[in-house]
Amino acid sequence: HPYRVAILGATGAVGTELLELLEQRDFPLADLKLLASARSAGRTLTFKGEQLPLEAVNDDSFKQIDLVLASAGASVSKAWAAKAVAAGAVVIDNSSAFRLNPTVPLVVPEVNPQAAAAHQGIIANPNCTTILMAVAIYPLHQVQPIRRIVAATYQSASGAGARAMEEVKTQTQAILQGQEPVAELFPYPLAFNLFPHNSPLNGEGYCEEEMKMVNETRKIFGAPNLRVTATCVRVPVLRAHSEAINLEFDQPFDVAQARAILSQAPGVKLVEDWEANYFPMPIDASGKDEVLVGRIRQDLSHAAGLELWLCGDQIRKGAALNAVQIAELLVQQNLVRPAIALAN
Ligand code: A2P
Ligand code: 11C
Repeated sequence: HPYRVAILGATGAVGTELLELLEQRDFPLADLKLLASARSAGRTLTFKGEQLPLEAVNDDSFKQIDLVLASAGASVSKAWAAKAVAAGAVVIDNSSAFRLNPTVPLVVPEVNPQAAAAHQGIIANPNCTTILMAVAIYPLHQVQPIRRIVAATYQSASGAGARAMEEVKTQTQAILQGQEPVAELFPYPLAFNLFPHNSPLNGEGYCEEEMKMVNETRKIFGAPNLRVTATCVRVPVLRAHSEAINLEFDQPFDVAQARAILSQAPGVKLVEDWEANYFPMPIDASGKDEVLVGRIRQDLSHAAGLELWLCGDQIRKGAALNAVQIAELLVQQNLVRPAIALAN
């Protein structure tokens, strides 16, 4: 049966993509409500050729709603998710607010679809870098368990939202006109520059984004002791993140076998033209559903190591598409049902 859906954060980079995906994938909708901040109230967005009004989220927003797709940041999710669940909705939350909560499934449909069934009203969508990496490496992990992951990321402006994408364009224009670039959302100019991810640092010197890759990957893989380390970097790319990933196994992993596995893997597209030196690039990944994977090669420093490179659309598979796929999974398994109580 069709569902009454609300998008919280509908005007954002991920929110607008959610709208597009619900339309493109013909999600079974009975009703679609668009929620954002008071700044957006009165505006409209187009859905299936119709103008839908934007409402400022409020205490009545979730009455008569079956499913909420939330993408307005962690503080907004913390403020509203429990209210939405209490009103009888299931929330698929794109923020970091509940991801590590043991009562909240953290789901990448290609990896752990079975986890969704245990939801108590909230299902979390992982961080973008984590989703993209998980899709690319889980098929290898199933054949031979990964012992250690060393990742370096090259993250686009879109990860910081729609206004951050505008900021990097404005900075680029300023520099090309001989002016000083202005950094407002980002701490430093990103145009013609890059910087380590500016999320808060922990006592060991890792930023939140890096710890998301560590902790979320362990939870999604159901491998609490998996060794993961990461360096996350923001680069002046508009959308689509890239990652260089080193994997260590117990036994050598045959490169040809890895390539064969990934050429068949769900959600993955192998992009390797060794003669042309052509491999995944963010401009090719932008707007695509698949995670592009290439440059699969033996680790020269370790007999049981593999190197690979990936690019994936951060807004799509890294966020909105994964959330819509979770919604589709819930529909298929009849899991869009009110939680009895939200365990705290
Ligand atoms: P608004 O456009 O009204 O500010 P992005 O990730 O691209 O920055 O988008 C953030 C999304 O979260 C936007 O849709 C934004 O709406 C929404 N948002 C931000 N703050 C709030 C809030 N306090 N309540 C509801 N929605 C919010
Ligand atoms: C980035 N991945 O690219 C971050 C933004 O936990 O959902 C998303 C933060 C999150 O900066």
